[in-house]
Amino acid sequence: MALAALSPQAAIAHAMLLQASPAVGSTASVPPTQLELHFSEGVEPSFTSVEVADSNGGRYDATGLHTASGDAATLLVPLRQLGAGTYTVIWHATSVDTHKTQGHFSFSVSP
Ligand SMILES: [Cu+2]
Repeated sequence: MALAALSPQAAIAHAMLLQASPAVGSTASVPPTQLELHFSEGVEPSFTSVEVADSNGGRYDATGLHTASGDAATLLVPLRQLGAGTYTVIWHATSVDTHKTQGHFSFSVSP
């Protein structure tokens, strides 16, 4: 994307990942049953995808991705049962202003 062509306001309007649970790079002792992604602005769940994969490429995101009640900037992703290992999260978000952002991070489970 040509950043120079965007006004500062347009840049602010993108949905950037502010915080995640499990946290980026963290190790969870209890396997989480859902992933929480907190964005800088509301996202459209119908046009947002999140993949959670183990090191073999097996998928652990379950269907039912949705935003939190009353908080369109918080995305909740149900997870299948996670075992010990490292998981990669790849997200593609479309914000309420239709701008698209993407990113990835990892977390680990070590019961
Ligand atoms: Cu934007």
